[in-house]
Amino acid sequence: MTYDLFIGDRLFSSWSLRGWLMLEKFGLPYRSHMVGLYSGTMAQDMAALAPARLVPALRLPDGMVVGESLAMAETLAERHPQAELWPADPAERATARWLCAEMVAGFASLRGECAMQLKHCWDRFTPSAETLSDLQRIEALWAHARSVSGSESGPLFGSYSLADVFYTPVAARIVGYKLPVSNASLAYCNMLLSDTSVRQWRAMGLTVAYDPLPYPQDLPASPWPIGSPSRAKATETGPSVNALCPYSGEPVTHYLELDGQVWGFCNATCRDKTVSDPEAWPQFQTMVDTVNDS
Ligand SMILES: N[C@@H](CCC(=O)N[C@@H](CS)C(=O)NCC(=O)O)C(=O)O
Repeated sequence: MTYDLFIGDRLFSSWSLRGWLMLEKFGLPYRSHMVGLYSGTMAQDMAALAPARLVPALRLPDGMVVGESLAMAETLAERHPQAELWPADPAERATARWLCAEMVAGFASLRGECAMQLKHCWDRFTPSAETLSDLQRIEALWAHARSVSGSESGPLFGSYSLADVFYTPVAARIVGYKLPVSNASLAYCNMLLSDTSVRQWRAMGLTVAYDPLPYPQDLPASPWPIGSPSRAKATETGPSVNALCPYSGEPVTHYLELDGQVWGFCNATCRDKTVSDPEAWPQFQTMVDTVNDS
């Protein structure tokens, strides 16, 4: 039983990120398919999914297609009650649904002014009064969630839930545009973005070269604050310390250099996603630590 998830982009598509997190974070089996959100082939790539026309879209194992993130979330939660996509407590669950629904329907100014981007932080961005008002509303909703759940930090309802999924791209906007929020809200944003899955999503996104970069700003940029800037770089040739790829176990053909050592991978994508953020990949880290600790 495998779901087919259709996404458009990793660095810039906030809705694709939500669709992916609702499968990835709850351990549900899926294959992802990239449609041409920025290359002009989106309508053609999604023709077989009609009338779904936006990303994300989800094809269920029986072939049924679900468009719209909230419908996907409800469908997955109903099909996998043991995965607890929604909080188990009825009051918390109702509140989580409210937060997700308000996210889908609201915050037009924040969404319009601060397009999600995971590449770097824009410095000196000046939010409009409407965006500041959206931020106040978001912080009020987060505070309400915490008053219902009694959870003062970490996921809004104690355990990671769809509410955290739906607000992860909001966290990326807050961090990516250095928007003014309380220390507690900023800590929540950093927690969401430090998640290994989110770091892996971003690392995969960074392997794509954009020309031109979507949603440019005439502002200085500074490094993304989660994790340290990668010290790894792709290199053409081995030999590598390892003979087999840490992800597939296949013989290595592509290489990177990190701290004076060369490591190998079985394809360019796995090499490049590791170059983007070596610390995001436990299999790679385990291999490096095992070799260097022995
Ligand atoms: N309400 C939709 C929004 C999905 C959405 O707007 N996706 C964007 C990408 S982030 C998209 O497909 N844009 C393509 C277009 O508008 O043609 C949902 O909840 O899934």
